[in-house]
Amino acid sequence: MRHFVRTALAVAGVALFVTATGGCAGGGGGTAPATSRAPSPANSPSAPGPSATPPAAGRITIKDYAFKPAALVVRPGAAVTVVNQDSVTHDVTATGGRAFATGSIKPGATATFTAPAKPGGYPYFCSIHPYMKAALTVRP
Ligand SMILES: [Cu+2]
Repeated sequence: MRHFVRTALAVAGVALFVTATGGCAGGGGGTAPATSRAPSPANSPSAPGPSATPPAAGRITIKDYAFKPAALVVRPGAAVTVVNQDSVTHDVTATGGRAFATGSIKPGATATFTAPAKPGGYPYFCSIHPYMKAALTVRP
């Protein structure tokens, strides 16, 4: 168990480092701005500054039968860490395809998957509790 925690912290540290170095313009509380449905996110001339580049690593926390954040934006091929903080097993499974899947993540455990190389929107869910839904957005 301690091993998992240390691994998770190490990965989180990397993610935080990347965020701090790459996208310091916004300075927000880490809320992904992916809820608005831009029809063509690429080459948007109105996109302000360096915060337009998503991080090369992401982190999803599962707690109280919910994925947080509900919308995560990462770069193609980003390493996404999933931490299950619930007392039941969950998983992360891409909806309607095989873009990614973690398999079962036991309570307190951590899993990692690689974000798809192709930019786009990738909704996912927990195959054990299908009402648990969230979305991953891949953007260069
Ligand atoms: Cu679940």
